[in-house]
Amino acid sequence: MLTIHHLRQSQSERIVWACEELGLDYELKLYDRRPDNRLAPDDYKALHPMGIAPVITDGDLVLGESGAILEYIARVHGADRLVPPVGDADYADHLFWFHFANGTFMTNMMMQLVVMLGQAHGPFVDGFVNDRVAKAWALAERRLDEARYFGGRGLTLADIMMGYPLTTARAMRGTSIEQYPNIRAYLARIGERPAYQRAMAKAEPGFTPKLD
Ligand SMILES: N[C@@H](CCC(=O)N[C@@H](CS)C(=O)NCC(=O)O)C(=O)O
Repeated sequence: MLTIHHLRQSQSERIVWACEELGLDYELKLYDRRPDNRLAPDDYKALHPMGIAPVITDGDLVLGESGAILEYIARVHGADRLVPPVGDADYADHLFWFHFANGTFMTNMMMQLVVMLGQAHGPFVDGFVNDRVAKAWALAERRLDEARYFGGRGLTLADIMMGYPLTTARAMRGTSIEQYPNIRAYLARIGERPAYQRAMAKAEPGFTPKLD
């Protein structure tokens, strides 16, 4: 049974909307935000290692991240409805807006909120952001313990998306990966790929890729 775990007033409302558009049967579980800090309650945090909404469960599957969930539901349960096919005149626009919503629009709105709230509640906001980033690193480390690549058995576009935060974006912050052996081994493998070497030589001449 597909179950949507909806944190009230959060991005998980998208999943409920998509299921309604698709006419799917689903179970809806509602969770109230904590009254003290407006974050997700402990039983929501326990659903997924990131502890953020949305989360769905479907049999043994526990899936987070709005975009991943929407695509999963549309393709697995929705017979590809709500997704223009490759070759459709709207395909590229669909891709742009689908990824822009969270990749850029929400990210920048979130940064704006963090700056606003940071002025009034500095330590709380620092803790909130640092906790999310630490959980993301831990999740990546755990993923590379169970699979050779982020997408599974072979390199996919998921690895190409994850590559930048793990390498060049990290170089700008000087974040150490000393405590993440799986990420270190993974980046060593990525660094041996001729295509990655060619890409970095062409894209970043004179820059040593941040692989350790
Ligand atoms: N990019 C993530 C963002 C998830 C996210 O930030 N969710 C917020 C609600 S809109 C949340 O769970 N906040 C409560 C908390 O951090 O405890 C997604 O789309 O799934």
